[in-house]
This record gives sequence, structure tokens and C-alpha cells, in this order.
Amino acid sequence: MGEGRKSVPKQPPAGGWGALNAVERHLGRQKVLLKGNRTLLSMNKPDGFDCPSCAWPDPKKPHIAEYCENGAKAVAWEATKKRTTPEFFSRHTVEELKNWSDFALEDKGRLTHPMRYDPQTDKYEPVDWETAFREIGGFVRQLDPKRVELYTSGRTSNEAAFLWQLYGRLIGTNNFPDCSNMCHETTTVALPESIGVGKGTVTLGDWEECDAVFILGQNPGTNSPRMMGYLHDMAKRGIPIVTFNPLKERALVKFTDPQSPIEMLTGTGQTISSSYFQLRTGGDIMAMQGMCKAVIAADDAARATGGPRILDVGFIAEHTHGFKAFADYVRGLSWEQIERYTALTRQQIEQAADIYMKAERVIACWGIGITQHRRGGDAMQQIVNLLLLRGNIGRPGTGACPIRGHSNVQGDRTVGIYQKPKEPFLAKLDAAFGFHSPREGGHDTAECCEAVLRGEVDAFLAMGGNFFRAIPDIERVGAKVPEIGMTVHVATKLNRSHLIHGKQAYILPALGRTELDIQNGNKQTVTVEDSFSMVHGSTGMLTPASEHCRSEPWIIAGLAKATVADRARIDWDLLVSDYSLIRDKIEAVLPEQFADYNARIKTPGGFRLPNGASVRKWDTPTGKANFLFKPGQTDQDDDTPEAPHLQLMTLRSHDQFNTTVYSYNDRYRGVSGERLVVFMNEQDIAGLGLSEGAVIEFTSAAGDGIDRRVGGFKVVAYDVPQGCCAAYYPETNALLPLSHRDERSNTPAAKSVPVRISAARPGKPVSSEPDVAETYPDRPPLTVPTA
Ligand SMILES: Nc1nc2c(c(=O)[nH]1)N[C@H]1C(S)=C(S)[C@@H](COP(=O)(O)OP(=O)(O)OC[C@H]3O[C@@H](n4cnc5c(=O)[nH]c(N)nc54)[C@H](O)[C@@H]3O)O[C@H]1N2
Ligand SMILES: Nc1nc2c(c(=O)[nH]1)N[C@H]1C(S)=C(S)[C@@H](COP(=O)(O)OP(=O)(O)OC[C@H]3O[C@@H](n4cnc5c(=O)[nH]c(N)nc54)[C@H](O)[C@@H]3O)O[C@H]1N2
Ligand SMILES: [Mo]
Repeated sequence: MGEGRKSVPKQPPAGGWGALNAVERHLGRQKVLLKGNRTLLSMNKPDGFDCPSCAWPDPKKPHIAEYCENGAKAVAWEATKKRTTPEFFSRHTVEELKNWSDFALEDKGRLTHPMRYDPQTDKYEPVDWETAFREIGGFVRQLDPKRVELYTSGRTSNEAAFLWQLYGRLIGTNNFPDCSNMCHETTTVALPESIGVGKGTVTLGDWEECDAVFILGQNPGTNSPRMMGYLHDMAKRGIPIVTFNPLKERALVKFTDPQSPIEMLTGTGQTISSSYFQLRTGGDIMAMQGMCKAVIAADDAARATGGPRILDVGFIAEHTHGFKAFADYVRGLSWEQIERYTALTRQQIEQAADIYMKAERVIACWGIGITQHRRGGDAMQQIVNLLLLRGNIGRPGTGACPIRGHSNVQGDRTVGIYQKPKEPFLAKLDAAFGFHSPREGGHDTAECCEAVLRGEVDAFLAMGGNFFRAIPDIERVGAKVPEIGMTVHVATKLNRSHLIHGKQAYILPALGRTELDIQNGNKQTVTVEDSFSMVHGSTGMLTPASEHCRSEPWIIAGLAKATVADRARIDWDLLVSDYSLIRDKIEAVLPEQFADYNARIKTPGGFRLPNGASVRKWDTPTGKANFLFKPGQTDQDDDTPEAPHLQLMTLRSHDQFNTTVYSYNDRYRGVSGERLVVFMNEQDIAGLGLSEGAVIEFTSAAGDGIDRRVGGFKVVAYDVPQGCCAAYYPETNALLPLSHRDERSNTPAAKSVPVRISAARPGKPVSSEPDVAETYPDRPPLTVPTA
């Protein structure tokens, strides 16, 4: 690999005892014993609750402990004994809380009471549910519906999401900004152009049958650790695992399976990636086209010599469209150009192509290292082209496998959280509930932010999440939030979005997924959809954090009764008294997907939603799977490695869930006690006249005249290609321009933020992060910058 890379310090494999110790420590810090870990053992089981962390599917026959280190952290974070009570709010003004770190805010524990902002005292004060509903409903019902926004974060169950979209459409809007608009929206929009479906085509069964896996832009060791069990198993069986990632992610290098006694006792790990290609950020389009070029060249040679064909010619002829143009195009690409834009060598790409050609059944999976780019959709379509060449879609052991983020982000969209709803859905919704829903398209996340900037939002209602912390350009957008008439957040923990509030503001405390949800005397089950389109039940078991916490469906019903009771004859109380009645309505509106909904969620592992591409039915305008490409396109972003700036990837540490920071450690990357770090190539460090440990300031190199800067980041030398660097989200979100996003889907290009780096001047306030020594004693104080 290129020069000037520092290899990751010699460290034990990922997983293993480190993971178990981390779980223990984390449970201890949150003061949870989880009843001898009975709670953890119920995770991801047919009669237990779905892990609130990632969207990896549950096997039909789960392990005894079907959870991972990060799932355990997510559960402990929700099951914590700590509480954010009215008494807490009475001691702190909002202005004061704004200086707290994200970690410190959430670490205060679960919200216990509905709270209303009082501008006189600048404090949140308790309010009863009835009053909150009456005031919110009374305000929202008199607004122009086009100026109302309803945000959804991806932990929301199918039942709650369905009621939420119903509520929004009764208000009269399709403004449904959603967390997936910042995440896998690129997949939702670009994949259907290729194969007619915006979801992955594989099942867990395919994972067991495949004989090579390609992993692009994903860090499963941290973000979907249960996938590591499969990878570990495959690696042991000698199945090639090929990774394309600018960063050497430790779990993709070596991993110790905590379920393997021998590896645990001997401290050895299993090599995971048989080949690890550290391409340049945004180099995936050309890396995939380079592989396709090599595959087609091998087929051309086979044809010339009468050898066995490399391409699946039968599949290409029967099932695809556009092959010839694509093949001619990649034949004409120069290796010089491919090498330049990928920072890989021809030999490396040919080696990857060779592995691809030798395998009979290939799965390609990707994360947001692919989707969060200006041309993320184009990159994804090149991954699909590679799969199509050898018929690797719609056959056992093969497929396209986007790995989604939040545990129910896929389900929320399936049941109607969508700003551009299709007519058949709306017609069925209208018929099921007896009203006329709006037809005009609404806002996604980026468009909602633009509306806030223009001063065109009067009410912002959020079902979970931390919108004003997770979006791009947080400072610009945040500065306009005080002009919004009302902000309402349904949440489990206090976060920054509650502090950047509108003129009137409410925080409504929700039950978490781990908690018992009793309605009308009966325990309720909700349902979720994982990354593999499997829908299954989730039943909480823990005592709720407070008697005032309410389930999301109950809260939506309360809001709806107070806002739109007169707009349709809906018995909200009845719907919420038994969630199977909500599922009956979902089935009525989406009969093809949810036939026999209530019966089928009882199947262990759940049921699979129909997926045309997985049975080679292509719901595209050509009726085929399409080879798509844009001639002359070299990069996933605008920038070349020669440009005088760096491409910043904003990503997750091992100890966070999105904006929720569990601790200041990132064990796999060797960072402890810090989050303000930047991972850089050694040559870039030297080239900028810096050295390891120096404190730097980032400024925006977007070239749009807007001054964006954040400082106080410490330089860490890391194994990453020149021209690319990485730092944690959300501390860097002020640098991400709202206009810098995937062209098709508006997904923010958070993996290629154009930045300049300079030494921070002494004496300058370099950090917006307050000292959290009080709440986090193991954290050393931030380094004071020197000249
Ligand atoms: N514990 C935990 N689990 C989570 C989350 C969490 O925060 N914590 N978040 C959840 C959510 S919402 C999501 S969306 C997923 C996110 O899960 P991932 O998709 O794994 O997300 P990231 O860690 O942000 O980035 C993924 C990888 O992309 C690589 N990358 C960056 N740019 C490029 C590029 O141009 N090309 C290629 N090939 N690779 C690139 C980075 O080096 C990084 O390893 O995880 C979900 N699960
Ligand atoms: N720069 C940069 N920005 C990014 C990303 C990136 O990689 N880089 N990633 C993007 C991605 S992939 C995503 S998905 C978004 C995430 O954006 P969001 O989904 O908006 O953010 P989260 O951090 O997941 O939300 C955390 C909050 O959710 C609330 N919460 C937790 N559980 C529940 C529950 O069960 N019910 C309710 N009502 N509330 C709950 C808690 O109050 C908690 O504070 O961020 C995006 N932003
Ligand atoms: Mo996500």
C-alpha cells in the first residue's frame, strides 16, 4: 500500500474479552444489573424484544446469547437507573445545558415527565399530558399544513410510524423528513433504477450459502456486530471476504468470536478480510468499473480461445438491459485513470476481480461509506453491475445487501413515512380511514432544513431522534430554529435538539423498546423490519422508566385527538387499546405486503416482505435489471486527490450510537478519553507542517463562501490514503454543507466533506465541547493548543 501510512498499532483482534469487558463496564456505569442479564438473553428472540441498536436480522434459531457488545450497550443505555427529572430541569436553564456535551446530556438518564418550555425562566417545567396535547393540538391545527414538519427516527415501530404518517396526512402534509434521508436514502432511490426494488435481495440463508463476500463502505465490527459472527464463520471455512474501505477497520482485519471458547482462551483471532483494499474516499465507482473491466476482459479472452465463458450470458440475455453499452464503456477505460481515482493498483483490482470470477455465489454488501457521497447512487449502481455480470442476484447464496442503520428505519418507510407517497398507497389510506390525504409532495430532511433556513416552518414535531444535531450545517440551521413557532420532541433521553427549540417547546417522554407496554390491561407487541425485509414482533419486558412515560402509539393518538379529531372518524382509543388493530389497518392499506399480518408475526424469525429482484422479477421501466453508468464519471464526489484540501469522512466511534455517545473511547482505533481527534495520513500531516498530537482547526473548503469551522481536534496518524481523513460525527456536522449531497436522493455527502486543516492558534477558543470531567472522570482534560 502507499507510502506514509502508519499501520494500526499492534493490537489484539477485535471482539473477544475486550468486548465482554466493555459490556460489563457499561452495565456498571449505567447501574443496571439487568436481572442476571435475563434482559440481554431475551434480545432478538421470537418472544423477546428486538435489539434497539442495528438492523441486522434475527436468525430463526438464535444463539443462547443473540446479542453483541454494542447491542448490550444500547440496552443498558435505555435500561439505565439514572433519571432526568423535573427536579433536574428546575436546576438548569436551557442556556446552561447548551454548554453540556452530548454525552453529559444523555448520561443524566431517562426522561420521566412531559415537559414544557417556559421562556420566563428559560427552563423546562413539568406539564400534564392532557394540557400538553391540548396546547400542541390547538396550535398545530390552525397552521398552514405546508409549514408543519413531522420527523421520524428509525427506532419507531411499524405501528407507531403508521399512526405518525396518518396523523401527518390528517394535518394535511406530506412533510416527512426522516433519518433515512441522511442514511440509506441513496439505496432507496438508486437501487430501484437498477433492479426495481430499493431494498436488499438477500436472506440469512443466502449468507450461509455464498462463497465470496464483498464489503464496501461498512464497519460491521462496530455498527452491525452480529454480522461479525457470520463473517467469522465464513472466514474460518476459507470463504474469501474482500473489503473496500479507506480505513483499516480492526474488526474487518481480525476478530475473536466471543462465542468461541478456543479463541477466547488462546487470545487468537480469525483473519476476516482475505483482501483489504484501502481505496481513496469516493473511489468506488472506478474500483467497481475496474473490476468489471477485468471480468469482461477475461470473458473476451475466453471467447477468443473457445474457453468456458466467464459471464453468465444466459442471465444477461434474459434478465438484463444495457449490457453492451456498459461492456464497451468499461473496455475503453484506461487503467491509468482507474488507478488515479481509486489509489489502488491495477494488480489489486485484477486480484479482486479474480476472486469474484472464481466464486459461484457472491454477495456484495455496503454501508453508508457508499451512500453518503454526492454520487453515491452511481457508485451503488456499479456494485450492481458487477453482480449482474455473473448472475449474482436472485439465485441462492447471492445478492445485493445494503446494511441499513436504525433497527426499524426500513419498516418506517414501508408503512408510509415517505414525502413522495404513491397514489395507490394514498387511495387505500383514504379508503381505510375515510378522509382525503394530501397529494402534493412534501419535504425530506434536506428540504426541511432549507424550509427552516427560509423561515417557512411553524411547527416541527419529532418522533424520536436528534434532528438538529444529526443534520448538515447544524449551526446555520440551528440559528433559525428559535423562529419556529413550536418544537415537539417525543424522546427517551434529553438531547441537543431539545435545547435548540422553537418559541413554544415540549419534550414528551416515551417508553423504550425494552419496556413493558401495557394497554387496556394487556401486554402489547410491536413489529419491526430488518435489513433483509423480515418483519417480526418485539415485546418489551422491563418496568417502564417512569409511570409518566407513554408508548409512542399512545402519544400519537393523544396528539391526533387534540389536533385532527374532526377530520376523520377514527377511534384512536380503540386502535391504541390493542396494537393488532393497528396492524389490521396496515394490512388494509398494504394488503400485498402485510397479508395475515397478525398471524404471520408469530412465525419464528418473522416473515419476509415480497422482493421482486430476489426472484428475478424486475420492476423497472425496461422490465429487466439495468446496467447503468454515466460516461466520463470518475469519482463519487467533485474533488480530485490533487485538490488543495482533504476529504473528511465523518463516522462513528465504537462507543456511540449516532448522536448518542456512550463513552469517549474508540477501542478498535486505539483512542481513549477523546472524541475530538482527526485520523490523518502521515504524509499529509508532514505536508501541512503538523505533527502527531497537534491541535488543529477545520475550515470548510466547499467554496460556497460560507465560513464553517470547528477546532480543538488532535491529530492522530493513521493508516488511511493520502488526501483522506476521518473524524467523528456529530462533532464535525457544522462542516458538512447542506448542499453537499447525493444528486438523486439528497442524502448528505457526510463521507467526503471538503475541508482544510490548519494548526489552531494559541489562545483561541478551539472547542465547543465543554469539560465533562464531572460526569466522566476517566476523561483527561482537552489539550491546550500550542503555536
Ligand atoms: N454501535 C452502533 N451501531 C450502529 C450505529 C452506531 O452509531 N453505533 N449507527 C447505525 C446507523 S443509523 C447506521 S446508518 C449504520 C452505519 O454503519 P456503517 O455503514 O458501518 O457507518 P460508518 O461507520 O459511518 O461508516 C462506514 C465505513 O465507511 C467507510 N468509508 C468512508 N468513505 C468511504 C468511501 O468513499 N468508500 C468506501 N468503500 N468506504 C468508505 C469508513 O471508513 C467506515 O468504515 O450503523 C447502525 N448501527
Ligand atoms: N456528519 C454525519 N452526520 C450524520 C451521519 C454521519 O455518518 N455523518 N449519519 C446519519 C445517519 S446514518 C443517521 S441514521 C442520522 C441519525 O439521526 P437520528 O435518528 O435523528 O439520531 P439518533 O442519534 O439516533 O437519536 C438519538 C435520540 O433518539 C431518542 N430515542 C432513542 N430511543 C428512542 C425511542 O425508542 N423512542 C423515541 N421516541 N426516542 C428515542 C433519544 O432521545 C436519543 O437522544 O444521523 C445522520 N447524520
Ligand atoms: Mo443511519
